[in-house]
Amino acid sequence: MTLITRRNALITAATGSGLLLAGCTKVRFGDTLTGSAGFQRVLAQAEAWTLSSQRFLLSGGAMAREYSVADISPKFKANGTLYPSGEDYEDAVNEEFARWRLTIDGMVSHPLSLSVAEIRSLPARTQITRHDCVEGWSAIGQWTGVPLGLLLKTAGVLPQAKYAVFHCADNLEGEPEKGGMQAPGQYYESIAVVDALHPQTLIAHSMNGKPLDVGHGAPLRLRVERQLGYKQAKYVQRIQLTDRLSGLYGGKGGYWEDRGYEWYAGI
Ligand SMILES: Nc1nc2c(c(=O)[nH]1)N[C@H]1C(S)=C(S)[C@@H](COP(=O)(O)O)O[C@H]1N2
Ligand SMILES: [Mo]
Repeated sequence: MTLITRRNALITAATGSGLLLAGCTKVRFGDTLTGSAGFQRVLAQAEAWTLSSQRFLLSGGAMAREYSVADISPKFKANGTLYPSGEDYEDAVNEEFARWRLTIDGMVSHPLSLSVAEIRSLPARTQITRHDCVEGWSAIGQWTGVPLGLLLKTAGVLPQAKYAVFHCADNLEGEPEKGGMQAPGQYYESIAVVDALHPQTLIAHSMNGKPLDVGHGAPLRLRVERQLGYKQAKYVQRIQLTDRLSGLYGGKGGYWEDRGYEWYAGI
C-alpha cells in the first residue's frame, strides 16, 4: 500500500516537473513582459526551483493527495466573499485585472511586483486536490498556478522570516449565522515559510482549466493543500514576509483566526 502510494507520488512528481518545463516554452520573449526585472529574475530561478522541489519529493516529503480528472467535482461551492465590495475591485474586473499586481515584500532581499499576465507566463504546476471547509463541505478541483516557492526563492526570503502573510482585496462582511463571533474585516491569512515553500503551494490563476472566476478568488489565490479551506486566501494582492503575526490586523494570523479559529488548520 505504502509502495503504491509512493509510486503515485513519484508519477505525480514527474508530471509536475514536465508541466514546469512545458510552462517555460510559453514564455513570451520580445514583448513588454521582458521589461520587468522581477519577472526575468523569477524565470532565472525556475530550474533551481524544479530541482529543489524534485529533491523534496524524492526524499519522501509529505504531499497532499492528488486526484484524477474524473474526480473533479461538477460543482465547487464558492464560499466566504463571493464578490469583493468596492469600486476598486469592480474596476479591476472590468479591465480584466490588467493593472492588478502581486507584491512580495517585507523580510525579503528583492521585493517583487508582478502583473497577472506575468504570473500567467511563469512556469506552472497543475494539481487536482480536495478542498475541505470547516463548515463541513468538501470539493475536488484542479488548480494551476506558479509555485509560491519559486516566487519566494526569487524574492530571497531573509533567514529571520517565519511567516508569509497574504493580504486580500475583500472586506468580509459580518455573517451573524456564524455564531455571532464574526465582525466585518479585511480578509487575510498567513502560513509558515516552510509550508509556503512546499511544492504544492501555489499562487493559482486557473481552476479546472479556466482563469479563476470572481467567486473563487480572481485573479489570484493561494492553494496550500495540506490545510483547511479558510487558509486558501482569495483575491491576493500582497504577500508580506514577517517574523511575527502580532501587530497585523487582530494579531492571530488570519481573518478567522482573529475570530477564534485555529491558526495551523492542518488536514
Ligand atoms: N479573500 C478571501 N479568501 C477566502 C475566503 C474569503 O471570504 N475571502 N473564504 C475562505 C473559506 S472559509 C473557504 S472554504 C475558501 C472557499 O474558497 P472557494 O470560494 O473557492 O470555494 O476560501 C477561503 N479564502
Ligand atoms: Mo471555509
